[in-house]
Amino acid sequence: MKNPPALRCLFRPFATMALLGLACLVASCSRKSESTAAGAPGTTRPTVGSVKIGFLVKQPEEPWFQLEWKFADQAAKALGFTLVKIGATDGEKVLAAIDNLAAGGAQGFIICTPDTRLGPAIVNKAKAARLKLISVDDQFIGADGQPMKDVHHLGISASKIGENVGAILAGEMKKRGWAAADTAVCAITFEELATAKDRTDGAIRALIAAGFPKERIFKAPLRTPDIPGSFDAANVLLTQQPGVKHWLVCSTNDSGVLGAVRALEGRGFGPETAVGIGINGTDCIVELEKEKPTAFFGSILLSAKSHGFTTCEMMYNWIKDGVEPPRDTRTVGMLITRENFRQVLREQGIRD
Ligand code: FCA
Repeated sequence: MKNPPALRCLFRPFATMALLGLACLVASCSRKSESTAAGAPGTTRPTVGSVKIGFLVKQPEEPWFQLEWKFADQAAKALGFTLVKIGATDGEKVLAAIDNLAAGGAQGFIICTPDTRLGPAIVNKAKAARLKLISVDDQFIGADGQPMKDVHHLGISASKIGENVGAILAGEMKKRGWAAADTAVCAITFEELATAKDRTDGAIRALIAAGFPKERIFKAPLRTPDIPGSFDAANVLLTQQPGVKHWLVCSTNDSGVLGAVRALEGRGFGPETAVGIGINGTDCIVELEKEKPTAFFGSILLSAKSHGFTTCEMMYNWIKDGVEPPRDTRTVGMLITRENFRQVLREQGIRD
């Protein structure tokens, strides 16, 4: 039986609302499952209809990046957005991840790229997919070989932090009364990455400024930026320089110094004859916890919270309220050693 016209008018809004309600329910259900699938290997539970942000890192096995993700997770929880964490270890994975994020309804992503020269390709892909983009840690390099300053970036003050490492090494050498004539610097370098080069350049600059002889500073280039890579690089140098009695070690990060410390141990060097200072402060915790001190003296602890939480907060505010983040944000670090690392890590929310 047909409804009279007057009733039909009355029914129509209800029917429309019911239909709309049903549509919303279906949409929200599909969105939930979709974000879970896209979220593998790890997502923070979505609020329906909420903001979705990707966080791509180049070396997911490195404690530094795990900590960035931990703080990103905290931001997702505090602000109520969906976080999609993706380990993107090569260019192909990065480009596929951006496609997946776009298909999954994300509005933006934060990335530490496996290769800074992918910058232009990442920017193009993000633009085409209308995704907002912030680079973290490693700044994109454009086709002209220069940093892509128009891409929003949060990274460390690499030169300053490197100089800090160099000054501390010079101070430790002085404290130990080592003569420059039988001391040498082992700088484990990764010069194809600007932030890595700035760090070791800074350390070398500060050592020279402190009076260390330039000709006793040796660079050992990394083939792969990890502990085995640094172990190999240091071994090559140690074979070439058998007469050195004391070694000062710097690198781009903790892994770079840890590999060198292991290589030094293989040749009988320990905390009495070698001093290494890392950068990150997150990948050396086990080393500092060892009962017996090693030549790994300390590290410049970076602010994983700024790199993980703040980048997410910036992205969230940009997506949600149109608040554009600053183009370039630089963070600082502080020295941790066996003396203070437990307390500092607790204060920074890294360890309980
Ligand atoms: C680079 C390094 C990481 C970390 C980060 C801040 O990406 O590879 O280990 O130091 O900068």
